[in-house]
Amino acid sequence: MSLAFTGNNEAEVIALPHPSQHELEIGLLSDAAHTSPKYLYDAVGSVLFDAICELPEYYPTRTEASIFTQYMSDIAHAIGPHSTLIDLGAGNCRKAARLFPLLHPNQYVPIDISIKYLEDAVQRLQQRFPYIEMTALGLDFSKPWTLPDEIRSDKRLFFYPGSSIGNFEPSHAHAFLRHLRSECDADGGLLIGIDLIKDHDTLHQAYDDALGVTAAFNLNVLRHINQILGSNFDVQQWRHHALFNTSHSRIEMHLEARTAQTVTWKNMHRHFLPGEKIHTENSYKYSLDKFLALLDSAGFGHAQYWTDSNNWFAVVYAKA
Ligand code: AVI
Repeated sequence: MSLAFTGNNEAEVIALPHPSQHELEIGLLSDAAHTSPKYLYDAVGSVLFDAICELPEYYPTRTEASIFTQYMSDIAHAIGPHSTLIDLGAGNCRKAARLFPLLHPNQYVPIDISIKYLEDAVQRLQQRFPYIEMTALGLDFSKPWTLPDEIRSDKRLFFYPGSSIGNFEPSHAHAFLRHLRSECDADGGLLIGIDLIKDHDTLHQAYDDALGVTAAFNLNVLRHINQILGSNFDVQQWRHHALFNTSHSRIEMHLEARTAQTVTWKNMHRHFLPGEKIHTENSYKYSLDKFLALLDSAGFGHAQYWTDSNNWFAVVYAKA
């Protein structure tokens, strides 16, 4: 980890180590080729994800925002005073910034794998809120992680909006929540957004929008991989494919080869047949009961939740 202190009225930025080429190679060379969803988020992918959040088909962002608008004072009351707000997968930091006037944190710690994108966002935010100490961290949640010592240990509130927990396999989600619990002190807690199970058409359209923004977001993985590995994926030879897998209660995103092709990098190569897929993301959808049970088994105590009128999305506050 390298550390850069950027001076007066600027946020501190602690950057991420370089991505592991080996992990990518193992996934690409597997019989059922796959990549971790973290490769969706380079600078271009982060911008495309922001565009997805504005799409009419992508209901999670606006539904979660509507819950916060309707219940903000109840949520703030349930949470009580917290001094450190730790924003997991912060992206453009907009969701957390909306909480500042109600939660009054002394310290804000946005964390994201896309550190360059985060750095620009947090520097702008620091100008708007000069009285909040800000430290941006580049972290990869798929690897073991812990917060640096300088992040105050009292009254930590972890904020994990947008149902990003759905991008973990359930066993990893459990381990991740357990880890968050262990990073909380007795007064700590977790405020988290959960995408709930709903009709399959709504789910499918949210991940295969008419404008093709989600398709571009998914295909951008190939550009990102080319940058990391020096490989020669030709983006035009691939198409986006999204489906709801009922037995696993998850949306799956894949990239499907349009033609037979051999992709090469360093001294390696991978041949793909027409129609062969690379599995790029899972997005698990939970029932509220199942998610509350997961929180409980991860060691969180009392949980309170708020939902929208369709029961499409839930915001949950779980005390440590
Ligand atoms: C970040 N994450 C919660 C999004 C999701 O809905 O799983 C990522 C995404 N993938 C396609 N569209 C949005």
